[in-house]
Amino acid sequence: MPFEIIRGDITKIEADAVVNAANTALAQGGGVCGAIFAAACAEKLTRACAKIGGCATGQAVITKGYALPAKYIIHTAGPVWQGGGQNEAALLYDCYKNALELAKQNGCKSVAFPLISSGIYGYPKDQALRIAVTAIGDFLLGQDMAVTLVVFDRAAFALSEKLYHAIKAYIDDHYAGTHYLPRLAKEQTLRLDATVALMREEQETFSDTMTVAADFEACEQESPLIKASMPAPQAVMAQKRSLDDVVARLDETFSQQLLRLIDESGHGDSAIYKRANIDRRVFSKIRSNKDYRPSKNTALAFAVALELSADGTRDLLMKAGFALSRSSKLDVIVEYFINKGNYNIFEINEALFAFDQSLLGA
Ligand code: AR6
Repeated sequence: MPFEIIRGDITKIEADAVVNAANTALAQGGGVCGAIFAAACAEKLTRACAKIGGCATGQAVITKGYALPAKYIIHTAGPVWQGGGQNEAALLYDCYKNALELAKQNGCKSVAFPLISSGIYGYPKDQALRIAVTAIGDFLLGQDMAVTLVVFDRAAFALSEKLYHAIKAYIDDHYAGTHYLPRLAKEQTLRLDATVALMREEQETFSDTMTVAADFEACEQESPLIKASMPAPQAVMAQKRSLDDVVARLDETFSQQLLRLIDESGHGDSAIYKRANIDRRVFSKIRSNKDYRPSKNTALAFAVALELSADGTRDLLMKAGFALSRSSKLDVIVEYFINKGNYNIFEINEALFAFDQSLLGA
């Protein structure tokens, strides 16, 4: 996965480079900096840093990783939080950008970051996180690299209150709960199959939209569970084209549908797999194997990258054998972003991480 957020201790991460939340003097400090110096060999690292001499706020320098599992340590000095009026946001963005550029210049394929400035330097954690995700996301849209944001403790990770509460409210309104998940999921899958079969039959017999709508209505009355995953009857007419598409393309595999949608989007392959947080090699496999079976998170990631509607997302998921379900918290959160028209996969992953869900991409 090109961009991942994980919990852990950065000194234990095996990456080509780990990033140190340094000070401008490059002296051993507390927090993650103290831990990195101690684990790498404080004496050798202090000598290497003294040789470099210092690092301006927002800039980055590189040393060996010494005893760390990482080959290199990239030191970047974050801004001290002073209320937000001292150019802190731009400087913090520069920390990530310059550290990533330096990693690239040194041939690094994988880099791990702590949440810079969010400890001793006092940057509000939600804002520090937003900047980290934006800066890393911006960089990855133009580069192939595996970047990990390593969050040390639970408290160190916070969505903005407003976003957290908006998503929480959406989950409360739409989430069907987990206590009957297995039964519901199974029934939904069976009913989805039945519904698709019904749609196919309808398509063969009638081209009249009203007939399709009427049958959906009948089908829903008979089986209210379908409501959770299929459009309401009054919405059927408006979605006629989408239903036609589903039926007309029943024989398309996931891979074929994906490649067609990418062509139709007018964006190149690489723009789409990068926006989907999908590794280039995984995409190559999907491209070369028409029967590729993606995980649900991979399929959802492509739906986001292609900016599909909720219905379009359902269609693509169905090709991979999945449904967009109200009984999955992950699905409800993704649906929240789709309904908001926010297709930034990195922001979606930030929210998924905050709600303890697995991330989109591969
Ligand atoms: N792994 C990952 N993250 C960690 C670890 C760890 N082992 N330890 C702490 N964190 P801070 P700053 C998190 O204070 O705010 C030093 O003295 C921590 O929870 O390390 O940029 C330097 O020398 C927090 O979210 O860095 C500077 O003088 C994040 O890392 C100054 O502190 C950053 O916290 C830099 O302050």
